[in-house]
Amino acid sequence: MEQGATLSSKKKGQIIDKNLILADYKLAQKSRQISFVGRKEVFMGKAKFGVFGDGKEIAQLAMARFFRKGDFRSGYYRDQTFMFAIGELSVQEFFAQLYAHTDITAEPASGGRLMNSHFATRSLDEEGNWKDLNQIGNSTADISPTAAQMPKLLGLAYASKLFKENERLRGMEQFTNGGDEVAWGTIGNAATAEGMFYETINAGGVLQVPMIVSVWDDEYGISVPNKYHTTKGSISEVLEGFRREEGKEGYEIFVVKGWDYVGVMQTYQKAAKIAREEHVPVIIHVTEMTQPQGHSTSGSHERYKSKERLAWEAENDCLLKFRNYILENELSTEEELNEIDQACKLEVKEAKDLAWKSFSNDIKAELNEAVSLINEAALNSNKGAFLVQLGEDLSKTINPIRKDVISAVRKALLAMRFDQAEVSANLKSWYEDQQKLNVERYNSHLYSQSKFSSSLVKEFPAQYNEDSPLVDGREILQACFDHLLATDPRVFALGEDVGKIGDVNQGFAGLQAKYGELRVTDTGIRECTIIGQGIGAALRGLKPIAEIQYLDYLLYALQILSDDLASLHYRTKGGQKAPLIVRTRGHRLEGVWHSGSPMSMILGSLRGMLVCVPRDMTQAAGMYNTLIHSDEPALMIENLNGYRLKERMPSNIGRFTVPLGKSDILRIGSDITIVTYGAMCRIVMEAAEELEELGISVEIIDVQTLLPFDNHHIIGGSIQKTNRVIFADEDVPGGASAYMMQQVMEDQGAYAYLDSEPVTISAKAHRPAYSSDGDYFSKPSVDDVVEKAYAIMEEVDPHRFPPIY
Ligand SMILES: Cc1ncc(C[n+]2csc(CCOP(=O)(O)OP(=O)(O)O)c2C)c(N)n1
Ligand SMILES: [Mg+2]
Repeated sequence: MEQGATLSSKKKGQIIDKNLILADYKLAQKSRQISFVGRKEVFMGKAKFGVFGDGKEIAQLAMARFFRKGDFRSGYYRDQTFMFAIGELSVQEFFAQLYAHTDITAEPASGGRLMNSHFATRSLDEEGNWKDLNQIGNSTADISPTAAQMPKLLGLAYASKLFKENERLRGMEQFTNGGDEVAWGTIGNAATAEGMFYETINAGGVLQVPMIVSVWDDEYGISVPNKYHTTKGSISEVLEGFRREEGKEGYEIFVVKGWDYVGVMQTYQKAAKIAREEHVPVIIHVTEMTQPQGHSTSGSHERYKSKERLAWEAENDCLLKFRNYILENELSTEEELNEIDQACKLEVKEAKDLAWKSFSNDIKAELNEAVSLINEAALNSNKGAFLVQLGEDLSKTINPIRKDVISAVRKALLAMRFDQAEVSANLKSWYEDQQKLNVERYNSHLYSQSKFSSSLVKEFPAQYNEDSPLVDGREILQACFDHLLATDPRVFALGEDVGKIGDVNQGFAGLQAKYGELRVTDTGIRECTIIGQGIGAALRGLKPIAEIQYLDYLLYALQILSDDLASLHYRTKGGQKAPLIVRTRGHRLEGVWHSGSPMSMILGSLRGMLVCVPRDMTQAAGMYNTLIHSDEPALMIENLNGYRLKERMPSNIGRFTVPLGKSDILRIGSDITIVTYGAMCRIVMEAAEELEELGISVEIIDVQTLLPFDNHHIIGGSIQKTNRVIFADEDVPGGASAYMMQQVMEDQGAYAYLDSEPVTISAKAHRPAYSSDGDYFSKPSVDDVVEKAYAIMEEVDPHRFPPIY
C-alpha cells in the first residue's frame, strides 16, 4: 500500500528508507519461495496445475507501493507478489487455492473454483450486500483468457470519471473517494497481441480515464518469443502513437527494467500521480523480466529457450539484482539477507503445511465417515465382501479427493440395490447430505442467491386508464428510461449512437439533452469494450445499460460476456457481482446481419446471465424495471420491428414490473399448445386466427425470458390440457426451440401427457436472405405455423383434417 514514500537519492541510485527496502526484499523473497514450493506441490501430486509470479516480483512491489485502498486491479496470473504486498492475500490462502479448497474462509477468491493465481477480493458480504470498497485494495476476479482482463479495466477506470464528474453520485462514499481511484491493469507481453488489448487502449485514450496498464515483458508467451507477437518486438514502440502531446490527449508511456528497484519505484510514483490527479491513462512497459521456472507446471522452458537466453535470465533475475543493489549500497549484509531468506523459507513451509492440513482434513473426515458407513452396511448386505473391499481400498487412498469418497459411496449404493432398504439407509442419507454440501461447494451461485435476486422483485402489473394513449413502442421505452435516469443516479446508458440521437431507434431520444453526456453517452464502435466499460462500472456499484446496436453484433462482445460477466458470480462464489444490463435488438428485420436470432448461441454461452426476450416494448419496460431492482446481469433483446408498432402507455410506466421466468398465456385454446417468444408472438397470434377458422384451437404461451425459463411450469400445465405442443422461434433448427423442448420434457415431465409427437418450428439453417421475400423463405411465417399445426391435427383426425398437399 502507498506509504507516502517519496523517493529521493542520497547517493546515486540510493533510496533513503532502508526499512522499506528490506521489507520489500523480504516480501519478494517470500513470494519467490512460494513459487518454488508451489511448483513442487504440483509435482508431488497434491495440486493439479500451477502458474506462478517468479521473475516478476520487483515491479509488483512498486505497483503495490502506490496502489491505494479503493483502487482496483484487473490483472493476470503473475501478480501474486502484488497481492501479498497490498495485504489482500495470505500465503496460506495462496496455497488453499492451489489445492482447490472449497471453503471461502480458506480460499476467499473463489472457494476453490478458480485455478491457482487467479486472484480476487470479495466485494460482497455473505448476504450479497456491497462491502465498503473504499476500505479494500480491490482485485476483480481474474480469468484465464489472455487479455480478457482489459475490457473491464476500462470500466473500472471509467467509473472514477463518473464518480468525479457526476454530482449526483456524491453520496456513494462506500464506493469512491471523489473519483480519485486508479484502475491498475497488468498483462503479459504476448497477450498484448490480442484485439481486446488494442481496443481497450484506444478507448482509454479517448475517454481519458485513470488507468495504469503494466505490461510484464518476459519476451515470451509460453514458447513463442516477442518477434512473433509484436511488430518491432516491442509493445511500447508500437504504442508510441498513443503518447500524449502538447494540445493532444493521449497516454503517458514509461519503459523501465523489471529488475531496477529504484527505477520501478520512481516510475510507478510518477504514473500514480499522473493517473490519479490528472485522470490521464498511463502505460508502463516493464522489460527484462524473467521466468526462473518457465511458464507453468505444464512444461519446461529448457525445451525452447537457448542456453544463452537461460544464462541471461539467471544473471538478470530481478531478485538477484535487488539483492546486489542492497549489498552494493550497504543497506544490509550478506548475513542479514541470508537470515531473511531462511525466515521466508520457514514461513512459507509453515503456511503451506497449514493450508494442506486444513484442505485435506475436511476430506479425510468425510472419507472416514464414508468408510465406517460402508463397513457398517457390509455387515448385513448380500454384497458384504465387495463392500469391505471397497471400504478398504478407499481408506488406503493416498491424498484422497472428494471424488474418491463419493464415487466409492455411489458404487456401494449400486451394489446394495437388492438389499433391504434398512441396510443402506444410513449410507444413503449421509450421501444425500453430502450431495447437498457438494452442490453448495461446486454448483452454487450461478445466479444471485441474495435478497437482490431478480426472482424476489415484487410484481406490479402495468396500469392503464381511459386516457392511456396509443403510442409508438419506442416511446414506451423512452418514458421508462426517462424514469430510471430520473430516479436512480447510478443508472447510465452507453453505446454507439445512444447519446446525441438517443439510439438508432430513439429509445433514449432527448434524454442526453435532459440528463447530460455522462448519463446518456455515445461510444466508439467497439462492442467488446462497451461491455467491458459496463462490467467495470457495475463492479464498482453503478447500474449501466450498455447497448449493442444489433443482436447480430453481439458476437463481437460474446467472448467477454461469456468469460467474464456471465461467470463472475459463480467463479467468485458470490464474492463479486456486476449487475450490468446489456440492451440490444434483434429477431427479424432485413437480411443477413439485421435479422439474426442466434438464441442457442446465447443460451450456450451466457449461463449466469438472465436472457429476456419480450414480445413488445411494454413487456421490455417492465423487465427493465425488474432488472434495475435486482443485482443480476441481463441481456435484453428487443424486437427490431417493434419500435413503431402502437402500444398503450401504462400510467405507472416507471414502476410496473414484469416478473422474470413467468410465462404469459396470450391465448387460451384446447387442441395444441404453441410455445414461443419475442417477435414470433405476433406471427403465432395471427396464425391462431386462421387455425380457429379451420377448427383448430391453439393455446399460445409467451415464455418472456429464456433464462430463467417458465419457473411456474405453465407450459407443462397447458400440455396436460391440450396433449400436443409446438415450440416455435426464429433460431436455427435444433436451436432455442430444442432448448425449450428439453426444458419442458425433462424438467416438467410433459412427455407423459403427449398424444402427438412434439414439434419445433424454426428458421432455416442459413442466415435470412434480404428483403421481404428473403424473410418469407428464411424465417417461419404465418403459413408455416398454420401448416405445422394443421399437420398435427391431420394425424389425429384425417377425416376432419384431410391432407393439404
Ligand atoms: C485466449 C487465450 N489463448 C491462449 C491461451 C493459453 N495461454 C495461456 S498463457 C499464454 C501465454 C501468455 O504469455 P504472456 O502474455 O507473455 O504472459 P506470461 O505468461 O509470459 O507472463 C497462452 C498462450 C489463453 N489462456 N487464452
Ligand atoms: Mg510473457
